Amino acid sequence: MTNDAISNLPDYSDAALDQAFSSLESQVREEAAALSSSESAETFRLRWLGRKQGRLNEVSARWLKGAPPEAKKALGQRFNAFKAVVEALLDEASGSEPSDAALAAEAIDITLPGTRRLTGSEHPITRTMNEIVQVFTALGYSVGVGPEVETDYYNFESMNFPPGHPARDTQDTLVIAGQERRPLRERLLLRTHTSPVQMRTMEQQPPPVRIVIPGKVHRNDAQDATHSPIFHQVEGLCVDTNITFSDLKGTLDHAMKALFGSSVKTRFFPSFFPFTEPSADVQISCIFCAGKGCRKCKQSGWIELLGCGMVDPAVFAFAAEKQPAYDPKKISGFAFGMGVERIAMMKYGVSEIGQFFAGDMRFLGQFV
Ligand code: 2NL
Repeated sequence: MTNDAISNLPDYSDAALDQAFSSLESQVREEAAALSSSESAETFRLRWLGRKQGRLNEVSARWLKGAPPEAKKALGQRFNAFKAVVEALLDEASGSEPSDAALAAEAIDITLPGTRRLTGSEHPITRTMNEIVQVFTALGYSVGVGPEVETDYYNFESMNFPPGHPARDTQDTLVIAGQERRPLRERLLLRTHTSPVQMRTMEQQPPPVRIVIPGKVHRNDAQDATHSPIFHQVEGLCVDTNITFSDLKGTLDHAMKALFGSSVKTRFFPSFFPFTEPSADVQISCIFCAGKGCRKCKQSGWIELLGCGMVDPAVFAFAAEKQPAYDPKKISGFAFGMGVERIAMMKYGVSEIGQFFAGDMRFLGQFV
């Protein structure tokens, strides 16, 4: 056994500490491996753990005492870990039973109650969105996804909102900063609806198309009980030869019955969207009073739930730039869009949209 002294640390960097302690550790392990008798184990103990001349004592005096305050924590942790290694090696060498104190530190109190793991469950918005999507996949629709950061072209221009069109103002768009030098159509924004994914789908594949797009959308709306700057939509698109408004009515009537129960009725009101012509708002008979009239439906017996229409030929013309088969003279289609939060609020009787995003377990725990 050599009587080599502990040398000073070059500095207190992590690298220097790693190097110093790993060198000590290989030294102590080597010495422990060479021990043969309980007598030599005692010599080992005195050399490393001895109160006066032990090497650990020397490490403490040389490295810890003069260390700058900010280095003390890291040094102390490494010192304690190293000391535990030395003690374990000594225990092994002397073949001794672990001390009572060591045993007590490891013991577990089996009379304590267990730690309960919370079971996760689907968020009510995810669940509602999946339910809506499933109604349409059962009809043979496929599901599409796309980027939340979109270009002006896909979010607006190709959806028949020309530059400067007043309908753009109704979308309260959140735009990505610093894009002023790009051409308008390439400027990035947070999508205000999931329609861009449908346009991208049409560019990728010729008709027939039957697709639903669930996803997050963004609008610079002031938050109130029913508005949130982030919300979710499910949009749908069906394109084929001879698709008519009757197909639209039949599909959405079926979807509303599947979502809210077979006794629900639907009715269609003329409306306007830049991307559909004609357009309609869909109302369902009030699910709270079965159409008799109550506070929820403002005594009308009907609740407005979604928007829809026949795809505007101008929208098909944009798709036809990449896929000539979207020739509005040869094909037709319908599209629709609904807000997921609005439907979830109705289904679960939630009166504030903010509840879905607050992350309050007292709220979310009710949907397990
Ligand atoms: C609403 C209304 C709607 C569409 C979305 C659409 C998509 C394409 C072409 C034409 Cl690619 N239209 N989507 C159509 C009508 C209504 O959403 O109130 N959403 C919450």
